[in-house]
Amino acid sequence: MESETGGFEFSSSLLKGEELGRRSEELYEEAKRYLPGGVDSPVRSFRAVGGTPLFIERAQGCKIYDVDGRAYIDYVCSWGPLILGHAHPRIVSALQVAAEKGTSYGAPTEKETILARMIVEAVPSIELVRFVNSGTEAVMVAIRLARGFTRRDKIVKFEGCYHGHADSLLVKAGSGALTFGIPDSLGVPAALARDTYLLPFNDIDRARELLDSKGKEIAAVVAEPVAANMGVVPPRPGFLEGLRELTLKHGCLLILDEVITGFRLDYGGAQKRYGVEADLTCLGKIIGGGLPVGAFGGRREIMEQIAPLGQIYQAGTLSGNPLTMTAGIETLKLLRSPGFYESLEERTRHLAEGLREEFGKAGLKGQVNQEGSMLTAFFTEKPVVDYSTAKSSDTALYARFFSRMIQEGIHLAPSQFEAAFLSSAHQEEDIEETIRAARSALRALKQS
Ligand code: KE4
Repeated sequence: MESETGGFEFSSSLLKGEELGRRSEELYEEAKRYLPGGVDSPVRSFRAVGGTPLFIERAQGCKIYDVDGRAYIDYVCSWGPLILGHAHPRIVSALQVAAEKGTSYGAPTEKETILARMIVEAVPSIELVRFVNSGTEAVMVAIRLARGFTRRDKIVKFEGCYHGHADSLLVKAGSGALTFGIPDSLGVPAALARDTYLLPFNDIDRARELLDSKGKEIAAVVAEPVAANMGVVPPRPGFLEGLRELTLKHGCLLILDEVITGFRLDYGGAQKRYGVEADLTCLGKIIGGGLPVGAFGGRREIMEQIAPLGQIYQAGTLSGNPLTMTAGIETLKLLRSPGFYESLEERTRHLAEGLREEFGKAGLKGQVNQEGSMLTAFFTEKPVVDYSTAKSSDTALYARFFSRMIQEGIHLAPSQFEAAFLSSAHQEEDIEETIRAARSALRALKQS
C-alpha cells in the first residue's frame, strides 16, 4: 500500500530479514548524490558505528519509525530538543495555528518577548537575551561579545567539550605542555586557533595555573557545565565554582554553554542545579521545541553592547521567527508543570541502574554516567571523568552494541561520545524494554 508520502508503508509482516533496511539504503544512495555524505550533519552518517543510517519517516512520543516501517524507542531525541517527546499534541496544534498566520515576518513579534521573558525569569544570570538560529551561532556571538566587552582576544575551552562549529572552537590542544590551540579542522586559520587555550575538563588546578599566568589576556572561559559531547561527564564538585572564582579574579567572562543542559537539567538549567551564575549563557535545542534555535543572554551591561545598542554586530534573517517562538513557548509552559524534572530524572536513574546491572551480568566492563535526564554508557573499565578517560572507551565495542540495540528496536546515539536523552514520553515500560534489549545485546557481545 502506498503511503501519502509516495513511499511504501511496509507492515512488519511484509518485511523479511533481507529486506530490513532496504528503503533506507535506497534513500541513502540517492541522498549521497546531492548531499555530502548523504547527510546534513556528520554524526547522522553512522560513520562512527558503521552501517547504513536509518532514514526516518515519522516520530511520535518516544518512538521513531524508519522508512522500512520499523519502530524504535528513541534516545537521540533530535540530540536533546525533544524533552517532551516527538510530535507533542500541544506543540503540533500550536504550530498549525501559528503557520496559518505566516511563517516569518522579518519584523518584531510579541512571541519573541514572551519567550525571552520566560527565559529571563527562568535563568537568574540572564537579564537580556537574543535569539539566533543554532547553538553554534549562540556560542560564536557570545565569544565575539566577550572579546568586544573585555577588549581581549584569548579564550579558553576544555578538551572534549563541543560548542558548535565556529572557527575559534574547532581547535584542539597544541603539542606537549603548550596550552594554546591548533586547528581541529581544515579551514581554521592557525593564527585564530592560537587565540584559543585548551584545558582538561574537570581539572581546576590546571585552570588556575593558566588563568593566574595568562588571565589578563583572556576574554572568556567557555564550558559545557555538564559535558555531553564526550559522552556525559558531570563537573567534579568545585570545578564550576572554581571557574567562577578564577574568571572573576582575572576579569574574564564565564560563558556557560547550556545548549544541551538549558531546560534539560532543570527549568533553570545547570546554573540552577549547581548554583553557579554565568556572565553569558548560550542556549538552544529545547527552547525551540524541535525547531531551529539558539540564544545568548546575560547581564544587561554586557548584552547592551550588541547592535543596535552597542558596537558589537550580530544579525539573523530568521532569528526569533514566530514558528520557533511558538514551539519554544509551548515547550517551556509544559516544562513548568510541577514534578516534571523529578519524575524524568527518576526514570533516567532507573535506566542507568538497569544498564549498570546488565554490564555486570554480562561480565563486561562499562561505566554509565548519568546526570538529570541524560546518560552515556562508556565501554571502558575506567571511571569517565574527562576527555582522556572518555577516550579510553572501546569504540568498536560501542559500535557493535549500537547495532545490536538497533536490531532490538532501540535507537541510541550513533557515537560513543554522545548523550542518550530521555523525554517525558519515555514511560516505565519503555525503560524496562530498553534494559531487556541491553541484556540481550550485551550478552551477544560477550559471546561473540
Ligand atoms: P547546533 O549549532 O548544532 O544547534 O549547536 C551546537 C552545540 C553547541 N553547544 C553544545 C553543548 C552542543 O552540544 C551543540 C550541538 N550538539 C550536537 C550533538 N552533541 C548536535 C548534533 C549534530 O552536530 O548533528
